Amino acid sequence: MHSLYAARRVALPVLLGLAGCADDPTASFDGLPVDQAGPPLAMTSTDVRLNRTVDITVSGANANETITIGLSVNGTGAGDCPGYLGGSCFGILAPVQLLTTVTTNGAGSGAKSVNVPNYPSLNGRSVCFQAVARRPGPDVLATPVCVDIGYDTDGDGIINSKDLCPTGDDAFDWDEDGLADACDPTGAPPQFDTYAFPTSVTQTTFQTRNVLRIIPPNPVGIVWFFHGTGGDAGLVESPEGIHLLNAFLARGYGFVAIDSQNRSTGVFDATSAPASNQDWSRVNALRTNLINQGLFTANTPTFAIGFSAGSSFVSWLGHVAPGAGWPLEALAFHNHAGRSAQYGAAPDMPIAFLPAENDTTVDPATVVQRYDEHIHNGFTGILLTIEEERFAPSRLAVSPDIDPATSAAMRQATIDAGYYDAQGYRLFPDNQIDQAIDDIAALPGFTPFRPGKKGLTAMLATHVLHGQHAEEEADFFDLYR
Ligand SMILES: [Ca+2]
Ligand SMILES: [Ca+2]
Ligand SMILES: [Ca+2]
Repeated sequence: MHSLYAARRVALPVLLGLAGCADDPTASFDGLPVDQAGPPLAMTSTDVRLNRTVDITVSGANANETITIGLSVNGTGAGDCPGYLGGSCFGILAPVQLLTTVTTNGAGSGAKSVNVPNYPSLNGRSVCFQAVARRPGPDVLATPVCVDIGYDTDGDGIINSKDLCPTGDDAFDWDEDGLADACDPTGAPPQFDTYAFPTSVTQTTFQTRNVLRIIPPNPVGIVWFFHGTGGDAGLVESPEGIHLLNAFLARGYGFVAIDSQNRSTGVFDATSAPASNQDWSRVNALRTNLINQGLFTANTPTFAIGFSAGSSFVSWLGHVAPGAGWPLEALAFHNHAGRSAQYGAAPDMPIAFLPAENDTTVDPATVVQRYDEHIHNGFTGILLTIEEERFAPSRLAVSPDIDPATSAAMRQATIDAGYYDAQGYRLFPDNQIDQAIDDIAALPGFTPFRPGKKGLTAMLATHVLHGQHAEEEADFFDLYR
């Protein structure tokens, strides 16, 4: 890296004189046609940030060409026409000094970030640059570029004199009102805290299957959770599941989650009649067992939430359980249309349908269609679409394994890799969401990747249990207890 400080002591003519030596590789271009057919040589420069960098780009050069960047602190105008320019003249005023050189790629473009020392006397001044392409015959010079010199205290690339928010990165402007988050008390991104799993949970087994439950004294209702294909009762321990659970616990509900009978597929049986359905037998017996323990009564209002294939069983349950004495009041289908092979259409009871807008496993349009049919048939329901969220800096901190600073660093890794912009909008198309989740999880800076991937998946509204509508879901159940 060349430094501006060093450059001020090295006169450009010295460099250009050296470049004209016999062993200069550019000498071999002598006699070749001059390439002037492409776009004109051009350059850009950021402002010069003292004690940081200045970033230069060049374009319109030949492939793999070394471009010299000259500088002047005396502005632009009709400059010197030294002999080494082969008849060309500078457009910046003498003395012209060397900043750096930039080597172009195969497309004739190049970029360089040049370290700039702390040079207080340059603060507030300006400087002009001009790119020079050494060519046989007259050298080719780009139009000069003049920029300002100053300090960039917050390191966001904007010098203090132009920085709208000198105490924070101006690229981070969550509400997009032009004022960076650090200077915008009303426009900061939402803050996410860990969704902590209640310590009062009881983990037990019933007829060899795992059960997780919390049942407060005199519960206002009992919510049964049924996992999807390949899942288990631990579904409720994911951050999103905890978020959902806590909404019910805060209102005085208890919950029960149990593993499915089939542990190889992890699918609850929604295809068999009650007499031969082992999931139903166990779940019904568990309920009786819990009533006999005095944890709730036979009249405690009961609800059921299914995720994905678990919703098929919840739908099945809605057809069967009321006839077996369950006061089953309302259901919720997450990421599923809520039909069972045994009974088909959803039962005649209040149902919350929760499609996720980017779900490629269960088409959200199908879920909406089932909701419409439910309403059309005269039944009660609510549609709570899970919507994609912007990537807030602390979004992944909902996991107990990720603190807010780590979440912000993981988010930055997705920005640096081009998956998200600083406002938290994704930069990949809809049809690449599932692939992008895998790719992001593999980024070196996206660590710890496993809980990070879960949070990312929830944020992108794909096929995963979501707590996004936890309060509305609890509000809905409250109507029927
Ligand atoms: Ca700044
Ligand atoms: Ca700033
Ligand atoms: Ca703002």
